[in-house]
Amino acid sequence: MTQQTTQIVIIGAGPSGLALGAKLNKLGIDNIILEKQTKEYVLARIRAGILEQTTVDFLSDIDASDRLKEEGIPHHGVQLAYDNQLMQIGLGENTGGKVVTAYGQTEVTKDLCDIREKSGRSVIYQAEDVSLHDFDTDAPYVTYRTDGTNHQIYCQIIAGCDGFHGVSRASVPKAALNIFEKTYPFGWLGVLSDVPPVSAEVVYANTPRGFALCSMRSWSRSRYYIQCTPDDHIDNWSDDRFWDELRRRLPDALGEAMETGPSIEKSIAPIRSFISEPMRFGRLLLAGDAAHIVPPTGAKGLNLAFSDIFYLSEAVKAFFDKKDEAALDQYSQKALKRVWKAQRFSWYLTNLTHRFSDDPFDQRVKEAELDYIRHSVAGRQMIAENYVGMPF
Ligand code: FAS
Ligand code: PHB
Repeated sequence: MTQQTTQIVIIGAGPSGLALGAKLNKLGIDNIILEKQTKEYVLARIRAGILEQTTVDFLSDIDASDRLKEEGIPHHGVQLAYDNQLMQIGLGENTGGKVVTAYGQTEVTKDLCDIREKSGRSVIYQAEDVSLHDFDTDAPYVTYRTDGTNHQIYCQIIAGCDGFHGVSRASVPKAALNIFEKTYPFGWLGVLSDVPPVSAEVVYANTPRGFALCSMRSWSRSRYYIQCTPDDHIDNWSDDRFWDELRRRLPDALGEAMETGPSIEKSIAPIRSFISEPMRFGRLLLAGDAAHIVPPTGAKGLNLAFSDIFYLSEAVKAFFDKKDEAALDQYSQKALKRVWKAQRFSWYLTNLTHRFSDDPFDQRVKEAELDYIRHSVAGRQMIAENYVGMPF
């Protein structure tokens, strides 16, 4: 058994863990990142694609935004499609100039990996059986195994950045967790394809056949989603069937202009709202998907990981500078306030744009809401303000 000591052990090398490691390096707080997968596996994940301004600013703060500034595509509006028509909601005009940026999570993770390696502090990949110990005391430690050798790391804080299925939240006694959860009766079938995007802005479509979303990764790579049944399988969806269904769910103007091509990634994601409160248990702090999941409709999941890390790094700086234990509790309170606002908006936009009720009343209310938004500055400001992201 090898033994090491550090200030913070970070569990997980996704966006949360890598961003936290980068921020702690800037603060001069010693940290070790443990990741159960290989670097190649982590970098192969295709997930989010829209960054809030606050996320872009945070990436700049940790010197991880050079490529983002070069390749990211600013979006000055977002489109709602219904009844064969498009409604643009201006972002800058409704938020005093804020925009969102199209830049894939895969690229964000690559950039974060690069600055981690440049820092000289590596990530320990393929860490097996990561286990958390004594985080209810002031001397927590973490054990893990690599290549058959057992290791132990003594620390003062454990940051659980290991996602929804990670070990961190699972290590907390169930009685200490307050879980809030909503599972939606549908999934999202996502396709990535090297074809030009059909729209320069993200399109959310509410149609009689179900929801569809049009997004991008670049001007030559598109990301599309359609609502499917929660038990659907990608084997049921040939590329041709996907493109045909997507075209049926878009206004004619977009459907006719849409270019199709071979899928380079195809997957189905379950859609859920999930929050585990609080986000602090003694010296264990949870961040990102380890603590919450939002329906991707609001493009919030990845962005919430960054606001958590912003608050978490503030709290641990106060803890190490002033031995301020109260700062750790404030982390959970501050992070959850913003998480719940994003959860509300994601729930709202999911309900507005998806069809999953047989009650005709529900669809009529959605149509009335969409018509209200079309004719209301206040309605469009609410959507724009939430879409660009509430301030940290
Ligand atoms: P992550 O899950 O990204 O990273 C956690 C890391 O911890 C992983 O690398 C994992 O291997 C590691 N880990 C897990 N258990 C471990 C253990 N025991 N020991 C060590 N390491 C461990 N968000 C959007 O905004 N828009 C989207 O369109 C969108 N689409 C998504 C599609 C899918 C299929 C999924 C699953 C999520 C999607 N999300 C989307 C949300 C997603 O982007 C997350 O919010 C984001 O990855 C959160 O980052 P992390 O908190 O770092 O968690
Ligand atoms: C994406 O580009 O993957 C994307 C964009 C907007 C969303 C969800 C996903 O709401």
